[in-house]
Formats: sequence, structure tokens, C-alpha cells
Amino acid sequence: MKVMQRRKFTTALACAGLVLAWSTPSRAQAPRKKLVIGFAQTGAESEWRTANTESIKAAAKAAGHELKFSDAQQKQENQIKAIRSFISQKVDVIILAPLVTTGWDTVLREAKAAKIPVILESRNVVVKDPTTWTTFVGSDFVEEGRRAARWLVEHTKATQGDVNIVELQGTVGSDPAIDRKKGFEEVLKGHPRYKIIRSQTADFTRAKGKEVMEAFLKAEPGRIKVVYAHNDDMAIGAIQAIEESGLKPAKDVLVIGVDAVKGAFEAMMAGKMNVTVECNPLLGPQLMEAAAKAAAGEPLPRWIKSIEGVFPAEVAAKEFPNRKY
Ligand code: GYE
Repeated sequence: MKVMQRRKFTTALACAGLVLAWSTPSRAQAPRKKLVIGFAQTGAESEWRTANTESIKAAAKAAGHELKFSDAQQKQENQIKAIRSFISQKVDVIILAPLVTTGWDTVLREAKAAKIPVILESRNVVVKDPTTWTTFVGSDFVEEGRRAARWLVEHTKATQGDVNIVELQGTVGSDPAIDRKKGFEEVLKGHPRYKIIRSQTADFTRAKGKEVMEAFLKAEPGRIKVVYAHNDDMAIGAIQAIEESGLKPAKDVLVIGVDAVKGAFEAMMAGKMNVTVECNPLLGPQLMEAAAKAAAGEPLPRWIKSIEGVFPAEVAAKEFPNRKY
């Protein structure tokens, strides 16, 4: 009995030792320091963006970092002001969700001169000096556009004749709008019967999506077979316009969105939307990891990619309970 007990005790000790050894940080993974992070967000234009903000706030809190949050309300000048204020407050890291790709050269140079690493999230920039930002955390938007087009070609392969498409673009000059258009067109180039007959921005919002779709339906009566929206919010706005015009969304006009937010799943389950291409907004944990590394001067890859799928209406009800945003 005694022997048994001792053996058990020794085993327990050995286990505890192992656990200790595992949980004690080695020198290579020194405990992360608490950071002050400035986050220049675009605004709250979509369901996606709200989920993105929440994810980043929650991840910063969980890591014990202080997050200074700025909502730019869709204005680049507000983001530039926020970055300058973060620089003067000497934050450890700046996270920027750049509204558009261009116009960042000067302010990013200022951040670099102040030795504050800048991490881009959810949208990318085009600048002369690429060393003014450390890494981009986000999706492959060209691939998202390709996925939307591949779904369309596959889904309509049994039909004949022209497939007239209208496109609702995201914010003019933003990386996801540019690339989602590019990827979509790239795939359709090989299929001449697919024609984009109208294409206009609707700013990634529901209200604008509805408004622009109404104009498209008036300008092209009876001709529109597909609406390709660069995000689900605009797709949902378009669905309202289609219904109000007396047509059936997802039947008379196929509806394609991007993001895979809950609103799109609800629309698909109601039979009003055909497909959504996933774009993951839950970037908080990856961003905090990158921020810690950037602050410690550790190297980072240029692009930290998110992994995503495509959800057609047939799987919506099954997938819905698993959705986190
Ligand atoms: O798809 C859209 C949002 O930058 C990836 O911005 C993001 C896009 C997202 O407003 O809904």
C-alpha cells in the first residue's frame, strides 16, 4: 500500500515537474511585455468591420495591452490625424486599417522616423517606401474575387446565352475593392458570355447597396441576371432593391456577396441570396502576436494570411451555428 502511494506521489511529482517545465518560458520565448497600441480603424461601415473591431479589442484586452482606439468614420484625414496623435503619445505599435491604398507615404515615414512599427490590417497600402510598414494581416482579396467568379461559372454552366452581371464595388481606391474586382474579372475573361454591364461603388454599406441597385434595375430593366457585391452588406441592400422592384432575389437575379457574415447566412437561409465568399474579420489574436513581435524587434513575414472558404446557400443552415461573426 505504502509503496503504491509513494509511487503515485513520485508520478505526481514527475508530472508536476513536466508541467512546470512546459509552462516556464524558455529564454527564447521571454514573457511578452504589456504594450500600448494605437489602432486607426476605418469606421463601422459593415457587419464585417464591427466584428473586426470587436476581435481586436478583445484580443488586446486578453493580452493585457492598452488599446487606443480611433474610429475614422470613413475619412483618410481622420486616420492620418490619429496616427500623428499615436506618434506624439509614443505608443509601442500602431495598427492601421487603411481606408484606401494611396496617400500614406508621409505619415508612415513619420512613424518610421519615430521608430514605431506600423502593422496593416484588413486592407493594404501602396507606398514608395515599403519599409515604412512591417506586415499586413489579412486576406487574399484577389482570390476572393476569383472564388466568386468560379462559383458563378460553375453554378450557371447549364444555362445558355449572355449572363449579364452588375457589380457593386467597395470603397473607391480600397484594396479589397480593387482586388475583388480584379480576381472576378480575371476568371470571367476566359468565359466571354459573362458580361459586367454596370459597375459602381456603393461604399461597402447596405444603404448605398440598395440605392445603387435600384438605379441599376431602372437602367437595365429585365436584363440583370447576377449582382456581384464586394461585401455582404451591399448584397443585402441589393436584395431589398430587387424585392421592391417585384423580382425574386436569388432566383430572377443571382446574388453573390463576400465576407460570410451572419446577415448573409440569414439571407441564404431565407432563400434570398446564393453564395458568400468568406473573408475572416477575426484578426485580433494574429494581430496581437504580430504586435508583440514587432515591438520586440523580431522579424515578421510581409503577409500574415487568413484561411477562408466559400459558402453556397445549400450549406447555410448547416454552417450557421458554427459562425462566429
Ligand atoms: O470585406 C468589408 C469591409 O477591408 C476586408 O471592408 C475589409 C472589407 C470587408 O467594410 O465588408
